[in-house]
Amino acid sequence: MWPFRPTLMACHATLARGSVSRLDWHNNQYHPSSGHNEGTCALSALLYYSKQDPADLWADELKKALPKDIDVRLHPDIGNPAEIDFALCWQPQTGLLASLPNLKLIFSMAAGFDHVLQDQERPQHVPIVRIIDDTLSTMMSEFAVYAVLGFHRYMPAFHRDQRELKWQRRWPRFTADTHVGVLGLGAIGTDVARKLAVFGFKVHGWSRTEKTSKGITCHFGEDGLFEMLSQCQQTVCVLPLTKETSGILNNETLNAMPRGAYVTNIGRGGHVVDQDLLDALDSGQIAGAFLDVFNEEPLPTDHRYWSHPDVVMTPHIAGEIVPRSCAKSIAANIERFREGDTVIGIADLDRGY
Ligand code: NDP
Ligand code: OXD
Repeated sequence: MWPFRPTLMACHATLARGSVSRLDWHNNQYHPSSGHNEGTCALSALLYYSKQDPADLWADELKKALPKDIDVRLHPDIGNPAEIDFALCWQPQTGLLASLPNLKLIFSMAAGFDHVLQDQERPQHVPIVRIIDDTLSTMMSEFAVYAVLGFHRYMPAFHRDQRELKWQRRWPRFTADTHVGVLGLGAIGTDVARKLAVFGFKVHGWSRTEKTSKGITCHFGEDGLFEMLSQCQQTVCVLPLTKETSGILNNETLNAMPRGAYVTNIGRGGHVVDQDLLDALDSGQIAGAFLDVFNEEPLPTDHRYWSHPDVVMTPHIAGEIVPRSCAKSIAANIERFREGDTVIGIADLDRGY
């Protein structure tokens, strides 16, 4: 059984720290009691660190969006580490964030922040801010709709037939009879669910806390999960990776779905127990899987997913953090922080997302 431990944890935590004296967590928002830190330097800078994103593009957009007194530094050209107030990073190298004595906010270059937590030396007192961005939600929804419609209309099977020179018709399914479940009804999952509903699917959504959403059948908690999965011919995972959601797509949940169901995972690779999914695909319990994220990325070339006839794969591109759009929301958050206003998208470390 996947370790389901729903915690209706209040989103409040108080952390004692040097540079920011009070943290008030609520709805992913952070209200600084003071935007100033001790030992403020004359210069303020934002450090950019990512091994996989277009640094030059980010530098251009950040320079346009940020207040003019903030210098943009591209790793490894850090300059004076004491001048770095803000870090924007994807998979920061261990120890980098700890080497910045005046760091005030860590911006995750992602909707998730699991990649920042992997740095065991990360300064624990510095809040992490995740990306909440309409462009990102739109891209994720486009991807989910493409995957669901593709399976619904047998597209992966038709593509295979074409390669094998097979002229083979398949009997259509009725959209209005097709139930699609969305795991995660947050900033992205809600958009995914609403856009799927536009096509006429019977859309369900699952969250940790109870919700209502027009046109979506909402479920929550462990009972809600199995209640939803058992009805859905397709399931899309858009969850954050937490202790509770790790391995959620496993033998038990996959077997709770109707035989011949389809699964799309655009959350994190850690949501899937790979061997359980492969077994379910081999047995026909699951008819197809569309996977954008993997337990190991890049996926090793000897992994069975690469050659499995019922797996469609993409290299973690369902949603991109587009500099043109996201630089503006990062700049707006920095302005809020400096004004002592609410920072949007603060990671709740107790809750795990
Ligand atoms: P949010 O934090 O806005 O939403 C998370 C949702 O998951 C909420 O509805 C929350 O429930 C639900 N949830 C969390 N834990 C549980 C649990 N134990 N049981 C049931 N439901 C749970 O996140 P976003 O929508 O912004 O992003 C979701 C994830 O999508 C990211 O964390 C990331 O992993 C992934 N992602 C992947 C990308 C890609 O390219 N493949 C790109 C962008 C994001 P509740 O509403 O009750 O709090
Ligand atoms: C994200 C991602 O979480 O890109 O934003 O995966």
